[in-house]
Amino acid sequence: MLVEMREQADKVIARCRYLAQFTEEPGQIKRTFLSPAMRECMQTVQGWMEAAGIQVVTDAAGNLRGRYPGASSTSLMIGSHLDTVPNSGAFDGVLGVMMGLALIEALEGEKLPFAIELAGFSEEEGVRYSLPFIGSRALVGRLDAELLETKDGDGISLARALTSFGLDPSRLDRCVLSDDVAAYLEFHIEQGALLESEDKSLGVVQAIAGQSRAEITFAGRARHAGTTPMRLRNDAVAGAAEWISEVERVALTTPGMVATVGDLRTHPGAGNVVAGQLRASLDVRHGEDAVRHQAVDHLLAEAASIAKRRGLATVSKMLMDQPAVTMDARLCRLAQDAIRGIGIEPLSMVSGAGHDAMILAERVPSTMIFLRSPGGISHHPEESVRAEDVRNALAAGLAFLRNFDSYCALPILKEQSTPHV
Ligand code: HGY
Ligand code: MN
Ligand code: MN
Repeated sequence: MLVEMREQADKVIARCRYLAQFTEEPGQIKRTFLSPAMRECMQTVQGWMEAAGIQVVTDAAGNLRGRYPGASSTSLMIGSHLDTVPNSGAFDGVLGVMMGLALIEALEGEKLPFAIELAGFSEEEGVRYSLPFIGSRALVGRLDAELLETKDGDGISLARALTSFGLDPSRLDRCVLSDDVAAYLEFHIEQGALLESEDKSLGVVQAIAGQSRAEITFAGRARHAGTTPMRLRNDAVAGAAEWISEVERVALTTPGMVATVGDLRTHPGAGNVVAGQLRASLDVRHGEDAVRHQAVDHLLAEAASIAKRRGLATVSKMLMDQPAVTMDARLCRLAQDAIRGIGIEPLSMVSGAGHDAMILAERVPSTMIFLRSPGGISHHPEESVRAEDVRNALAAGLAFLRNFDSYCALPILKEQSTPHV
């Protein structure tokens, strides 16, 4: 069995690295929502899934949805996302899908008392529409008409992007999870250094921090950089720079908070022109929603007040307010017991990164198993995973599957799987 897991683990890693070739930008991994690279990636994953006896469809939100039949209609969903940030590593998201596939392959056709649904989500990172979790939102019925009108950087609405990809937005309601899905399990690299610093292979996520995303536009006057005296400028970049320092100060002085301005776009964007406009992203995260909301309100007010003092205008747009989410305690215990069953003590963790599990948790009991991230590196080409940790995660995953039927036969889990209204 150990040898088998070694082979399976090596295959999981090789597959993640293989999928890295599907990119929109040569020389880096970048795979955004509904891009040609995404289609190629999905076709490859679909081929592997079908070879493992999984029936696969692409749903109306572009998610790859596979079903490995069981003896009953009750199912366990395993999944993660197939899209990436720009200049990504090979494991963020993809690893979770490959783990689910490897677990199904390890069953070698055996029928479990329940089915396994394997999901490769089309969008989690929020790169194309500045709006994360598009794929998993569809499964909880949160991809509504308003979101469908959101435009990408080229002015293409989400609805049009779906149609151009060959999907039918009017069928989005069919993406919603059926009541037969009893639970959701996601494997993911930790993307931080906690497991490594504690010398642990695996962790079980108890909660995921909430996040706010916004876009703030500073508007001034574009002028000649050589002829416009400093005192006569309304420089959008200078105003934004002052505000960004405040973003950093707030996060540094609020325990447990992280805040990031990761994307700046200037207009007209030339070295010899005082910028007339700057669009800035804002990402604020904290375990307590009230603390996060207070910080965001302050930062938006501060942007307006800095702008006013400098003769600029600001427009703020809230893009997302995703509450912090706790994972299902009983399902977390099942994951912990499975890990302990293979002789490893898991770490209990809170995830600072967002994951599809925080969306799925609205509708089904959900849990996550984290694998150690070497050097804590993620959202970077040097992101990696140790084969030993993948082996452990696969062995724990099989133990989880073995215990899941008796677990979900308990009436309380059935109650919890009733959809929220
Ligand atoms: O941004 C995040 O937290 C995640 O990597 N999607
Ligand atoms: Mn990510
Ligand atoms: Mn991810």
